[in-house]
Amino acid sequence: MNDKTILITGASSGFGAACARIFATNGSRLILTARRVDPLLKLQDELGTTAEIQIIPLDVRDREAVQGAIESLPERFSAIDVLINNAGLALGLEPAHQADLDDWDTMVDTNIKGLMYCTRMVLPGMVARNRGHIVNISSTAGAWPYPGGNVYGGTKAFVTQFSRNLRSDLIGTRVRVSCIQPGMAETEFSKVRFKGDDEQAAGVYSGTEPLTAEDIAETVRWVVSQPAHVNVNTLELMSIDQSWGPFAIHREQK
Ligand code: NDP
Ligand code: 8X3
Repeated sequence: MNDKTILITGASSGFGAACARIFATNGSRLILTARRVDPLLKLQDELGTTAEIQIIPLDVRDREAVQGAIESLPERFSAIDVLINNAGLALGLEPAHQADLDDWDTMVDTNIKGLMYCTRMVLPGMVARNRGHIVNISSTAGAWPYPGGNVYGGTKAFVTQFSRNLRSDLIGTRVRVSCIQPGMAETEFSKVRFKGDDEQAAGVYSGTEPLTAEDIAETVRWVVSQPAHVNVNTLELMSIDQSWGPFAIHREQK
């Protein structure tokens, strides 16, 4: 992956930061984006000796800001080879009839619309150069339902199907699209979902060996390192400690 320009959204923590670390090799140029600047600056300090780093404070929900960020990239960073559409979040775990509508808006605006904006702004350059790879971070929640997964799972189902439809549009080009669907992984994800409640967040992973951010970064690296004629379409992975349950069946008490 030397001599590649890689744009990572949501690089300030979790999967995105781990991807930055794994791709920071000599010759690579990393564009690291997120809303929080301090963690991006720390990553720049940490990785700046092995990679060229451009940090961009960016809220992916802001369509004009996304456009401005892509259009104003310095020339050395402007030919993006790999876009890792990773920025995203879950908010709340309430059933649909009790969920906060603002949370639903935020998840749709970030996980769906933000990913759309980044893709649409980067894609024309990839098609013009006839090379590139978009890696979308979906989730097992986009394939398998669970109580409280309502809109979060819906946004990730969008990511999965959007990825497939992009492949349909891009047939005949050398632009690849891959969709990664991780299960439970320990990052800041649950802390964000439970709005800063560390105890509730820790409970999600308690007694298990969850996936790590590094596991996902290694998967992304494998996907983008395949020969140019190989397109990994969809890749689902889970911790050994996670699996499916039986159908829920409600029975009236007699
Ligand atoms: P983290 O909370 O650790 O990281 C989420 C990243 O997304 C942060 O860098 C955050 O940066 C960024 N982000 C959130 N909102 C925005 C926004 N509006 N604009 C720009 N960046 C934003 O969680 P993970 O690393 O676990 O999550 C990464 C992706 O993986 C998400 O899409 C998540 O849905 C998905 N995923 C997570 C799983 C898990 O179990 N952890 C499993 C499957 C998928 P900042 O706050 O600085 O903006
Ligand atoms: C994150 C995994 O199971 O918490 O996408 O929805 S899960």
